[in-house]
This record gives sequence, structure tokens and C-alpha cells, in this order.
Amino acid sequence: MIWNEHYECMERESLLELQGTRLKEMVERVYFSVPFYRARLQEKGIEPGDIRSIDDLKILPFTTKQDLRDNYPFSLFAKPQQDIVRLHASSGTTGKSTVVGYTHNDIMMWSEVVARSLAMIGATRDDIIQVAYGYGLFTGGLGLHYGAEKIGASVIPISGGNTKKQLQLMEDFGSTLIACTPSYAAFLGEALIEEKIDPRKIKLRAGIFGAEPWSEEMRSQIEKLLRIKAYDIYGLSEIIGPGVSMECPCQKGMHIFEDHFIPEIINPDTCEVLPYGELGELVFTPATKEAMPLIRYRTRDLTRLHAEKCDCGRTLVRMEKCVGRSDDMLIIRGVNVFPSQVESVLLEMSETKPHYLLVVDRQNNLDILEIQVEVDEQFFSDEVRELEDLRRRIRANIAGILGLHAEIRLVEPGTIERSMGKAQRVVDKRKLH
Ligand code: DLL
Repeated sequence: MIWNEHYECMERESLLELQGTRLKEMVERVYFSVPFYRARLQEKGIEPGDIRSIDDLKILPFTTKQDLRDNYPFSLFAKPQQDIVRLHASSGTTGKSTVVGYTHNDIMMWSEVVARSLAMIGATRDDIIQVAYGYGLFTGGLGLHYGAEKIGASVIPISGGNTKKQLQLMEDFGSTLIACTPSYAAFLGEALIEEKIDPRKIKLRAGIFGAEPWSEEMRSQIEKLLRIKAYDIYGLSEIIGPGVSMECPCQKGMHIFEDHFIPEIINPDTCEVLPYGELGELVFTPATKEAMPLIRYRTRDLTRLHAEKCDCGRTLVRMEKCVGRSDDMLIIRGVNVFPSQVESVLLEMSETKPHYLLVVDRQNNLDILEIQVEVDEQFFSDEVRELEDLRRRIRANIAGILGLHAEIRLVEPGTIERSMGKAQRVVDKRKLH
């Protein structure tokens, strides 16, 4: 089913025209309401009147995650606080998370794109959707929730974790769809077998999985374990949350809802715009956002775009599965983690040195993070009890900053390999791509 045929199957010509109009309006809006953007545009000698069509997108400046941090919390908002009805944030560096705001219309638009995503895989009001993405500051839970309600499905807002309860409700309530991270889906699949639940009692038919990279092998594993079709959904909080793009049953990439989110692929080093089909960094301009419209936001996600019409009838461009990132961000159990966050914790403690290694692995489909930390010479000879106490303190500080539990392994000074160039801070043993 196509939720909004008018926009999803538009002739490319008309779509580009629509994007141009929306872009023009947006640039004017931010110029007059966001001092940061007015200064940026003036620096480049751009006036709102200079934007006449979508072709002018390329003259506009980029926005980065650092710009969001520098404007923490609300300085990029284009609307007064009275018009903001929702705030979300992604876990961030030392107290400075990335904050995003929504007006009522933004929430309506978000619900619509998630409704379109769900309809894309045949979801209707006959479905019972178990939303096992986290509810809270993370956009996964509430994003899927509003979209599922919009199509009239019955929503089970169970949030993440609590595996036994997930399985019990799945069986008792007869959930037909499940939305969660792919790693949690695989974990649930294994738990189902461990709990010896009769698969015939489970009515699940499909899953909406995203928020982290996952491979085709992972897809087959989930499909086999849960006996469902597994679909990929992509999004990021800065742009809206989940529902920026979604896979249709043809599974030839994820359709980007281009009437709202204008995509580009750039060379991450030169920022040059690349043609369809080439691998590069994905950039979005969410042209219809009211509370926090961003100009050419650099996602850091690496992928390719394809513009040929899809067999499903949609003309919206398709993005391939992300093949990685152009920065060092890791996604561990759905939490965005930068090695620099770990470093900031260690630098604040006198007993440790800023030499560390993050080892990420996956056991039973759950991510585990071990952080190896070098202890200062002076403290290493201390009693075991004190070392144990230090380990606990690092663990607590890391959990406070990352919102994630990590195993801390204290190592002797000089053990972690020094690099002559870029330090190797991460060993990722998961096979994500
Ligand atoms: O992860 C929003 C979301 C929730 C998407 C639920 C899908 C489902 P953030 O926490 O801001 O937002 O993280 C955004 O996660 O830049 C990608 O690197 C990664 N990501 C999201 N979806 C996918 C996906 C949400 N399907 C960051 N495949 C993005 C690969 C993904 N990576």
C-alpha cells in the first residue's frame, strides 16, 4: 500500500520543483529567525533571494554535529519555546548532547513519514505493533509509536529490554509486527528458542529494524529465528528520527521521503557533490521542518543513492544500506558513542592515562564494550582493593557520560600500543557490513 501516492510516486521533474520551492521558503525562514544561519549565509554573501531552485542547494553552507553542540541547547531553533511541543536528544559528549526540537506540525510530519514507512511494508489498522525501541530522549520509541497510531494499528509501547515480558506479550497479545534494533531482534529470536515457545503461537510477520548498521547475514539470521520478513528503516534525530527512509518489499534500498528531506551525496574530504550511484557521505536538508530546519546537514553516514523508478511504483530515490561512517562514531546497543567521550572521562581522573582501547564485540547478538585503560605508574603498584575501586569509579563515570555499561580492564602503563600516526582507539569485532 502507498500511504501518500501523490508525493511518493511524483514525476521527478515535479518533485525537484517542489523541493526548490520548499528550500527557498526554508532558507528565508532560517535567515530571519536563526542568528547562526544568518551569519553563516552572510559570510558567504548569500541572501535568501539568491535561492531560486533546487540547483542552488549547492551554494549553501553545510551544518555539522559540532554546530549543534556549539549551539547547545536551543540556539538553532527557528521557533520560540512556546511553539516547541517536544524535545529529544542523543547521548553526547560531556553533558553536551545533540538536542532537537519539534513543533506540533513537525510531529505531524514525523508521524506521516513513519506511517508511510509502515504502510510501505503493508501495515494497516489490522496490525498489532510491538514497539521495542527505547522510549525517552531517543527518537526510536516515540517515532514508531506516533506513526503506528496514525495508521490506526494497535501499539504496544513496551520499549526496549525486559526480554521475558517481550516474549510473553508477543504471544498473548498476538503482535504481528515488531520494531526494534536488529541486534535486539536477533536476541529475541534466540530467547524464543531458549524459552521453548512454540513458534506457531507467535503471529509476527515482519519487523522494522534500524538505528544501527546491520548486514545481509544478520537479516537472514533474524528472518530465520523469528520466521518473519526483516525490513530496514533509517533515520537520525537531527533530521527527524526514524522515518527518513524505509525499505519497500522490493528491497532494493531504502526510499527517502524526499518531499521533506532533500538528500545529497558528497565526497567527505572535498565536500564536492557526487552523482547518483557514487559512494560518499549522505547530506540532508529537512526543508519542511519548523522548529529546527538544518541546511545541508552532514550525517557522516556513507552510502550511495539510486534514482531509477522502483518496481513498487515509487519514484523516491533509494539509499543503499550504510557501509560505514566518515567519523569515528560507534553505535553500541543503539547508543551513539564517540571514543572522545571515553577520553574525556579518563582525562578527568588523575589515576589514569589517556591511553585506552575500546574493544567492541557481539555475544549472543548483544553488543559488549570493553575499555582497556592504562593506569598511572604511581597507582598501579597499589593494593588490589584500590584498583578494584578505581575500576568501579571509571565504570560509573563512563556509564554517566555514555549511558552505557562497559567492562573496564585496567592495564599496566605502556601496554597499549602507541601509534606514530592516528591512534587506533577502537577494535570492532562485530561483523556489521
Ligand atoms: O537511530 C533514529 C532511528 C530510530 C532510526 C529507530 C531507525 C530506527 P540517532 O540516535 O540520532 O537516530 O542515530 C542516527 O544511527 O546517523 C546512522 O549512523 C545510524 N542508523 C540509523 N538507522 C540506521 C540503519 C536514530 N537503518 C545514526 N542502518 C545514523 C544503519 C543506521 N545505520
